[in-house]
Amino acid sequence: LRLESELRRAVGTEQLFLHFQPLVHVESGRVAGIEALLRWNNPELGSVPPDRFIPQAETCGLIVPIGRDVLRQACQTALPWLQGGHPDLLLCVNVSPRQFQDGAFLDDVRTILRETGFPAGNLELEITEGLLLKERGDIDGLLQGLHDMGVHLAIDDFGTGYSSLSYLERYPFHTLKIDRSFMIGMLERHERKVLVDTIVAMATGLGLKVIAEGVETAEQLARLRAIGCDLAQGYLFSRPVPAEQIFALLDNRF
Ligand code: G
Ligand code: G
Ligand code: MN
Ligand code: NA
Repeated sequence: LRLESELRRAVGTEQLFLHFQPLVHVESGRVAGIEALLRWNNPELGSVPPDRFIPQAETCGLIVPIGRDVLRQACQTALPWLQGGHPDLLLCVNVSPRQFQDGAFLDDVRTILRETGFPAGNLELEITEGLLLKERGDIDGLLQGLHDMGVHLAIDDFGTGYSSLSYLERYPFHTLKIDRSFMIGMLERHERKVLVDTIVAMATGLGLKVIAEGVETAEQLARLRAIGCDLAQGYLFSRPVPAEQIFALLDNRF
């Protein structure tokens, strides 16, 4: 409850801010995208990890205004990166199921894109499969609406929770992000290896771009390259960092 009242007061202040982490094209080593990740620094509670405050924000509904601020802030921050010589850079933003249940979501996205001037085709919204499980309503219409706007849709943390392969057929996803838990033991454990190979092959076969999350070693990267994974993200390249550090990373060849 303390957390919730502190969070309520933090909305719209500089206590909530974004860090950014690069997504690297496995073949070329070039930065292909940047994921925005929310951070909360409270004067009394210190730095509160997102795994603690995001579920809370979802429960009490604060994730709706927070998510709106995240999207606006991310677009504002990333636009100069596109304009500064990286026109194809993808901006990846996490969206909670709770934000989708808010009837204004589609309009919010449209408004933010218009007001910031951020191109829809450079935005990728990451959605966890929990959404597709819980939400009946007009989730099809909502995802189709985003798709029609030109926004990319990614299924995040794929392979955890209640993955249903039928989601991949039913919804207009561009991208599949393999959950970072699959990177652990990926080179040692036969079963894990088979799962990663199979997810990459399946996603590729479906015409989806595949991103491996949580890549920490050069050996994992080499394996991902061998099986044709498109993009990789993880501490091997960079931790999530403040925006000021991103521009210097964009010309890196990892
Ligand atoms: O940022 P990591 O650094 O700790 O993030 C932990 C979890 O919080 C991840 O599941 C991530 O998707 C989620 N997360 C981070 N930023 C955001 C955000 O802006 N919105 C939502 N809904 N989830 C986020
Ligand atoms: O659920 P989502 O994929 O949005 O969350 C991204 C989360 O993964 C963030 O918490 C981010 O800090 C974390 N992360 C990013 N790269 C790595 C990594 O290489 N290893 C680990 N353990 N976590 C990572
Ligand atoms: Mn994510
Ligand atoms: Na996520």
